[in-house]
Amino acid sequence: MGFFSKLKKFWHAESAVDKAAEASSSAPGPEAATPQPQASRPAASTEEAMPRERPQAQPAAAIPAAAQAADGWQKPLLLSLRQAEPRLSVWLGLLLDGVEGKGDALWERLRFLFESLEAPAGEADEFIARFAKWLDDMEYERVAEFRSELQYRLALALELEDEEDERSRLMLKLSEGLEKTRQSITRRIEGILSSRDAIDEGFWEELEEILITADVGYEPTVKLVQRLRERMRKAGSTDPAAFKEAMRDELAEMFRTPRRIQAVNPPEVVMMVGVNGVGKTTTIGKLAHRAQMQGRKVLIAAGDTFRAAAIEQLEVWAKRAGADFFAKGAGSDPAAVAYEAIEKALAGGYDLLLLDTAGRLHTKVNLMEELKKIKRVTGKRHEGSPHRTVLVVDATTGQNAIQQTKLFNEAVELDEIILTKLDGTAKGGIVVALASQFGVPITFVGLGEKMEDLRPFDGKDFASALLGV
Ligand SMILES: Nc1nc2c(ncn2[C@@H]2O[C@H](COP(=O)(O)OP(=O)(O)O)[C@@H](O)[C@H]2O)c(=O)[nH]1
Ligand SMILES: [Mg+2]
Repeated sequence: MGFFSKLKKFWHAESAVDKAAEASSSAPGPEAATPQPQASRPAASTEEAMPRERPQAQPAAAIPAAAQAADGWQKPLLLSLRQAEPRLSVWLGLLLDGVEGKGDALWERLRFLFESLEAPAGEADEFIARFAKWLDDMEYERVAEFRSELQYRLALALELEDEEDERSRLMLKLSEGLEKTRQSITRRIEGILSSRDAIDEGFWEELEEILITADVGYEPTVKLVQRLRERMRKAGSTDPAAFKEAMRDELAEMFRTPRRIQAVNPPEVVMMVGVNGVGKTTTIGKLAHRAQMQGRKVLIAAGDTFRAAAIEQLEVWAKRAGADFFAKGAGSDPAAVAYEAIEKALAGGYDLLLLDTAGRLHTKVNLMEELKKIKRVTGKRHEGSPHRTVLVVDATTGQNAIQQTKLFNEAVELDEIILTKLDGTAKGGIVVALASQFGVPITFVGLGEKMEDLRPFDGKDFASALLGV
């Protein structure tokens, strides 16, 4: 939707504006509020209070239209929003105050929010309609059941995902998800740190062993330890207390694989590859959901034609995400599905086409040939496509993930890796191995089975969450 700047303005409105608004509404008290006559709106004082800032500003820009006509809950709500800490979660708390579950009260509040932000009515209606449908599908009734999802959707729609509040929510989720990996890496490192006064030769040997057994892998471990020794030596430090921070910085450094950015002629075609069971279908659903929330028109194509159940499962996810769906019968040629899906995407003005593919590994050679063919055929129908080839790997498989990445990378040249099921595995060390061995960036991580459980991967955040510093 792209009205983030407006949102900021709304949050950080001059305090004079708030005072004016308060003055005009405080007399009768929020409960007994009577309709304010036009003239007593804070409009005039708003303009006076900020003549230098925005002489042209209409009152509507500072006092949203929705509130001007308000004589019920709207004005008090607006005031409390203004005075609140500028965080989406705080804000959502106020918005949902007194709302018990789905229904008209909730839609009204959301509509008020979008109106206050001067979002186009169509976008607001679409957001609400999609959310209402999702609540029906999921059979969620009460705020406690859907609050987190609503916040995620708002963060995407309002382009607030990078804001501090969402970032700290993600950190928390990441920290929780990495708990077992933390046990297998960080706790053990803390153990060997606490048993010595200074970092010595024995420490480095034990560190190597910890990392190798925690699925970081032999080569990445040697590389990481070498760099850590160098970093500590340069800093002239043997202080155990300084070690975790050095390791955090070194890990973040290792994760800095530049993303490949290329100009995309829409529709952007993303081909998802990976062996069965890693979470490909789920991830496609989650990616579609994100893109839809960001205002993109999404088509999902069922290129895993091997089993009818795979097609049906993908269709369920497409529905859940509110994306359109393209499939041919089970057993049809996946390359033909891709080709026709692109035609549909071109004709229908789609922004993004997510293409699922098969992942049966026991016929390895055939699978790789099939994927190569899909790539060739899509490129013929739509210049530059697939624009991204994304491998989905399952973190719980440990070193297997490395083998899979090697295999797929050789066959279809990967642009990105998405690592699923990081939640609840002790094998999170695999992230380090993947990042350091292939030069292919990890772009998202899966932290659970829900829609909101796919998040952009940030190496620095990951390192911080893992090491707790
Ligand atoms: N805990 C967890 N489970 C996941 C994640 N991603 C996918 N799954 C589960 O993994 C299973 C296989 O997923 P699916 O998408 O069907 O895999 P596909 O065969 O690669 O298409 C399903 O039960 C998903 O719910 C994740 O990030 N965390
Ligand atoms: Mg699948």
